[in-house]
Amino acid sequence: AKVGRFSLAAPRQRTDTGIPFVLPISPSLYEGPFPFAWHPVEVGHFSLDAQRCYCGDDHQLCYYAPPSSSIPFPRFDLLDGYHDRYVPWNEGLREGLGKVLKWIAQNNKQLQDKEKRQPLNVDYVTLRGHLTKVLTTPYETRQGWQLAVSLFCGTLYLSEIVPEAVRRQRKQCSERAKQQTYMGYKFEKYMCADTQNGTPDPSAVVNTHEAFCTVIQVQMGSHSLLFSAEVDCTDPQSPWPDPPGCYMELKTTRAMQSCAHRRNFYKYKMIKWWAQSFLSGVPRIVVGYRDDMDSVVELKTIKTASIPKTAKKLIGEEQNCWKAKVCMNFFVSFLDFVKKVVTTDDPKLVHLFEWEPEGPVSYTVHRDSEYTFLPEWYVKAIKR
Ligand code: 0WD
Ligand code: CA
Repeated sequence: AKVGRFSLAAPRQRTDTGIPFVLPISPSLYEGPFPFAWHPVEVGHFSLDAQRCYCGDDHQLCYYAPPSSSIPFPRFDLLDGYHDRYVPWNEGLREGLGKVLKWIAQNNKQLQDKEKRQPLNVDYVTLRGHLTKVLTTPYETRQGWQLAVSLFCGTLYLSEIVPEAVRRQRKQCSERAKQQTYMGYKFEKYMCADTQNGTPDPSAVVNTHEAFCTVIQVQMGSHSLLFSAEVDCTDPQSPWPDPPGCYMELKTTRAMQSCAHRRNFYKYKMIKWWAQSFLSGVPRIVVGYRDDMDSVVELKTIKTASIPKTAKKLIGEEQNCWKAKVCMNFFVSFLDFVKKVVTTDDPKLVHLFEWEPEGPVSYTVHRDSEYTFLPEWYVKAIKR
């Protein structure tokens, strides 16, 4: 049952105990200097096989193997195999934090906090994809989000709730949107090999359930975070041989002909690419530009760290260019907000943080409801 609602309608900004009701998102409130250094450290990894089953190894890790630059660029047909060699995502899967919790349960010893006698020495556990949404919120104009939060044994768990309406939308998305999803995965098949010295095999089946995930830990001021992130590939020749520095993100996008196209791309799409790779410490993004025939015709490697500067140059500050420091200041404020609001340690109690474009972040409280997300097997494993 819902035990309370605190939202925009509330006449005051704080309760009598000083706990805030809402968190505003306006970029102008978050203009201060970059708050903390962000040094993501890999503390582990796991693989998900063709059936999406968890394996505590790196057998799904792919190796970056681009075409030789000395021969003319081969056209990569991104729709090849769409009808006959594609296992699309099973929309019925409600995985939530399941896989990262499994990793935690299996690597519990390395994470214990002996001083605080806590089973887990981190403040927040979540998925990278959820954090990407929080980080870009000050500039998002289209899609809101809902994050369920539970405090359990001193750690806050953040898990996205995808509303039924959004799920329906995803299922009914256009044939073109489905093709675009496929093309992203297919690009990986052209650019990566299964083994360190292997060559790519574009005849292989594209199975969206297969993944290699890194487990990242970050200390930022008084906050420590642990999250998993799906990694496209590692570059055996990387100037930064240790993970996550050796990892690469692969993306495809339409080749750009005009300045306006490029500007829009940096304004709306690049902010998401930047946020995703920045959070997990992936230093380079390889972009495959596709033509009208859905073939990749050009490759470019972009340094994640250079994206905010390029955005500023292309978009211009007067044109409301997004800023990394605003994203980061908001991100820290959100973490502060969650820590202040969620103080009752109970895996069945959920604070649902909700945000819709234009409004502030608000929350509702739910006990023993459909929002409860920490699985019983996990609660048992950690309490032991
Ligand atoms: O349709 C799928 N393949 C979905 C996959 C739907 C929903 C979830 N997932 C899985 C992902 O495979 C991933 O293991 O959830 C996990 C989330 O991991 P993450 O690292 O936190 O996710 P994020 O950073 O948001 O995305 C990583 C990749 C995406 O790469 P691109 O280059 O597109 O950003 O996970 C995939 C995708 O390959 N992915 C999705 N693909 C399609 N629809 C989606 C989605 N809704 N979410 C993640
Ligand atoms: Ca990708």
